Amino acid sequence: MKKSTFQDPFEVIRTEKGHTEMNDQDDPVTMILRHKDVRKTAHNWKTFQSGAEPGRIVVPSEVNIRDIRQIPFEVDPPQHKDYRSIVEPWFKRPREPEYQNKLKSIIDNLIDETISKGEVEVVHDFSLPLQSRALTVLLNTPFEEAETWISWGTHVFRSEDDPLDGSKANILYDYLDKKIAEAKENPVEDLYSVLLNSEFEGRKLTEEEVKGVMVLTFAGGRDTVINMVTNTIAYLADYRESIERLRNEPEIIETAIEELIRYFTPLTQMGRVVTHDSRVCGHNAKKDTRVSLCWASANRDATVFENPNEIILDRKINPHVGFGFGVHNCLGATHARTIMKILLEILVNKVQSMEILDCIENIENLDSIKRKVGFQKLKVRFSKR
Ligand code: EMZ
Repeated sequence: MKKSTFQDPFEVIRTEKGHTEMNDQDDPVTMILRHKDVRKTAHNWKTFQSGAEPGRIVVPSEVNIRDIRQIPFEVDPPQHKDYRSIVEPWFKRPREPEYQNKLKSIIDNLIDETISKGEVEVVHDFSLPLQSRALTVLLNTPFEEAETWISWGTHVFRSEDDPLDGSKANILYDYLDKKIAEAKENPVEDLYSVLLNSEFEGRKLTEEEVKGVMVLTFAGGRDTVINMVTNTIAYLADYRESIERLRNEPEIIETAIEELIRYFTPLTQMGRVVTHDSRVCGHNAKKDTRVSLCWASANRDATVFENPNEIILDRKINPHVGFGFGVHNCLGATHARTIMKILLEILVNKVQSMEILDCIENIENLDSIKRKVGFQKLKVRFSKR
């Protein structure tokens, strides 16, 4: 089997039952597996809330490592909309040519560097620097800050041997406290300053709220972007003809990106807390228990996607939920899509082929189910065009 093959571990249980149980730190989760049910549940934010105890909708639950509410992610309507409208214009900046030019130069330099090295471990020496350097553009902070973030590794809350590392989380919190204090003292044109100056319900955002947005910005788009970039490189290495196809048909690049997001679905699932006794997938859902919207399973649902386990670069109908669904759809999606577009355009123009030399898969443990989400290590040889 090719290294870039990601099997669907939910297929049988999704078809037969539509949901499955997962124990997570003694706070069980009913995972919703079918595309239709996932969308229906995501839509029903009154019954399936995001604004529970901070960290509880994340699987694995982060209640033991943080009490900061991530904003707007862990807030329900109607407040959600007010917070979201504060941050939305900033997170749409990736559409601007100036933003894209900055990203182009970052990605161009990284690809040149990689080609001249010849062989590179993609996760830590390509995708992590790419994600961190691109984040300086999203935040509009100095480029050098990326070096600090690179030193934190691929996840801000997880380390190699600990899936929930509280001391690691503190490094991020201390860093943000410092940056927020600096912006307060000396406002500049960055996200910290913009947030400190924003109004919510007729008052300024508090420092706690600013920190809530910043934690989400750092945590939410980190391993997801890193996995997306790494998995795409593995795919292009395995299917050399796809490099040539994207080079010859640049008009399909955007469609291809959506398909890669569907297939790899870098965020497996997101939880919700049940606000009153109800039913989900024909199953009782008790008040104050958790359900999860399993994006990874929904994106392989054969009742929606023809040949769901194949990457079809020009797939026509693709209502994937790789960026979530409903009011909480991914705030960073424009940034992520822009990174992917620029990456693919430059890569297919500069690289002739890539070869996977060695790899260690990153397997997520979902209790009874194991899912490959990416790689811990991926050693690749890049050949110049
Ligand atoms: C949370 C989450 C957001 C969580 C869209 O996903 O991403 C996870 O990686 C973080 O650990 O805290 O930000």
